[in-house]
Amino acid sequence: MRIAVLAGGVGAARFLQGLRAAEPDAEITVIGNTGDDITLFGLHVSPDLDTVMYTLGGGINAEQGWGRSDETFTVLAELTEYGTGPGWFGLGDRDLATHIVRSKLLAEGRPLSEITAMLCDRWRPGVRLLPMTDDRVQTEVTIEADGAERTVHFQEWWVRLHAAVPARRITPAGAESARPAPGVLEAIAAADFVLLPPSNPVVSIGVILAVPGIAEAVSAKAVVGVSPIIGGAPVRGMADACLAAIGVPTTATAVAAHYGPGLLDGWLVDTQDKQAVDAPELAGIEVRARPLYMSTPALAADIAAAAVDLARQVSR
Ligand code: FO1
Repeated sequence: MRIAVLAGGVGAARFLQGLRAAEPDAEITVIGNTGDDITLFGLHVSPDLDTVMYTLGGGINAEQGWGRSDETFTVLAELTEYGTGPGWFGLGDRDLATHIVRSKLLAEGRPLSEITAMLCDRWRPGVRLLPMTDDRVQTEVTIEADGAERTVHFQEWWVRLHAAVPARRITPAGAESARPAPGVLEAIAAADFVLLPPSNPVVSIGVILAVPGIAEAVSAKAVVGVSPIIGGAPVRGMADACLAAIGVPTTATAVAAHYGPGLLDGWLVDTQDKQAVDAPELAGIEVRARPLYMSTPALAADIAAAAVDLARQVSR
């Protein structure tokens, strides 16, 4: 079985851990969001790709969900002593090695897709991990500051401002002229079905789908998503702040309606949201309710198995 998965960071990584356990023989291709990528201290940081790679490769800080296990922050502290910032983005010493390798190879002219494969040679995540594009796409957030509009990098809004300042607009800058990375469209076309993990519908899945060609390729397949919203709140992260920026209510039903029946064939919601099963606005989408909290790897595997089961049903 071949499965393509569009992935953000922590939620996707935990879901993928479950999927790998539930379907050990499946060929899984993960198409990762790179709109969150940021250049810091001259280094290219790819938070979502790294979160998936470290989680599946056994090197994640499991409690936090991002960054390396057994991490120290000596370099960041030294940089702060030099007055060189930003100090608000917690780049650890072990993690920095990944960004140094990636940046060195990028400077040599290698594409991000090739570099990601090289990094995965070390981590062996058990899936094929592809960036959505080798081109530069940067998610930008327009906020209001002192009565004027200001546009900041997604990470500044998310990490420094804790998404507490309302976003007027969220823009995947550069997406319109980006091309899918080599292998992305082929993996989607070859997949038996596509899964959308409980990732942020706006800044993770939405940004991947904004790369020309990807939404069309995905729509041609059976697609099953797992709701990132349970009982009117994001399972983790601040997806509610992102949904507010695009005028979508923070409910499992509204997120599925936002994707729409043209993209989505099946939708898993939590039992708390079981009214979505019969919601008239989700006509054309097969909705199933089951417990969706991925609090242990075993529960993540159960959810992944349920997503695969639904995907098989809607593929028929
Ligand atoms: N998230 C934070 O909330 N604070 C941090 O200092 C932080 C550092 C960081 C470093 C490397 C990395 O790969 C991820 C990091 N994240 C941090 C997570 C990241 O900002 C976001 O959660 C994702 O980009 C959203 O998927």
